[in-house]
Amino acid sequence: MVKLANNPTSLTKGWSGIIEAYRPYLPVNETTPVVTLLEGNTPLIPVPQIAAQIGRQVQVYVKYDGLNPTGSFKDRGMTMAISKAKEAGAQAVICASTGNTSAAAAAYARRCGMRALVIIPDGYVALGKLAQALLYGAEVIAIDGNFDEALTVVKQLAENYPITLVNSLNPYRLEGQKTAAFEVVDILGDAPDWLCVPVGNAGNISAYWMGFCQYHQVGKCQKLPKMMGFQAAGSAPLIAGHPISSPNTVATAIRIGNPANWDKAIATQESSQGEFNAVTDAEILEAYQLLASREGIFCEPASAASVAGLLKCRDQVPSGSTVVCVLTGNGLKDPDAAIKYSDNSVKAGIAPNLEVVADLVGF
Ligand code: AN7
Repeated sequence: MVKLANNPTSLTKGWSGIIEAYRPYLPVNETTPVVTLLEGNTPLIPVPQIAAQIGRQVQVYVKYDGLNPTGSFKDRGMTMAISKAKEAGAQAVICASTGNTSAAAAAYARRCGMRALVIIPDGYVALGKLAQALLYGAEVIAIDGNFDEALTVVKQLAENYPITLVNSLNPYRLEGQKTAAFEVVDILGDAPDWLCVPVGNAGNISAYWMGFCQYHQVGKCQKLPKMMGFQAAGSAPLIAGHPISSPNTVATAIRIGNPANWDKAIATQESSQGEFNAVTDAEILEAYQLLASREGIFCEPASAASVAGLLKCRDQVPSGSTVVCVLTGNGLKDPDAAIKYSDNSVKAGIAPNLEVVADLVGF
């Protein structure tokens, strides 16, 4: 009889999550309880139709982090943050969230028996994310305010009560998220020339930069990418140079007016000779549709900001270069957006009849 060990490695062809895969690069030791859902190891997918729009023999890939266990890149950070919280004896964690952080926090916290408290901006969290937080068993509080106001409350709660903050101000979050850069280099054999990332709190872009720099230091990559961060035009404090008090965008995940990692974002941009640029909602939605209908890749609107940004800056891409766009979240997170912004629609009210249906599809 084959015995299935309770060891994830034997069940997953060798993949046992980002902490085991990159243990020497992470602040864990043998006593850290690893809380994992086997996150990471997400595909780097070529997107030739998008590359064709740039030309000049540019290779374009998307890092599809929407294929993580809760459907976003947040799982990489959360396996670290929750494992370290568990190690420290925490019984409750808290976050403010536009949705994805709350889903990931809820899943990992509940997996190890902790309370997950999440504070969200009422009316601005996509349906799938809310569904996840509820079913995972988070205690969800919707405030009459935006993400930035939710984060202020959460920081105060974490200062005054025995609750661990798991927003990206928690340094373990970025440590976990930097593993996405390791995976990109492990596949490409070097860093890309450009890395395009959607930016909200600027945790992810800072984490990628940490990852590339760390790999560069140990000789795993020879070059470092230009970090290209894209914010939604209605919610672009890093481009404006000051916080935005009433941010707005269709990409609710990045509807953030005062990025928690502002200083790290600027440092990343300066040391990588990168740029921050704004993309309009129309440009985001165009890239969102293009990815789905031409490449077969369904991401959420915020994630499409990376591709929208690349297309916007296409004339700046050096010929022969390699570009990676990060797709941070799964399209299924926001089914309302997909239906509302698709230029496709269901032909309904049709008789169940061969001639009628054949005629409708042009035969
Ligand atoms: C799909 O969940 O801030 O620049 O509270 O969900 O690291 O903030 C989400 C952010 C990009 C921006 N894409 O990343 C939250 C939250 C998606 C996201 C971002 C988010 P950061």
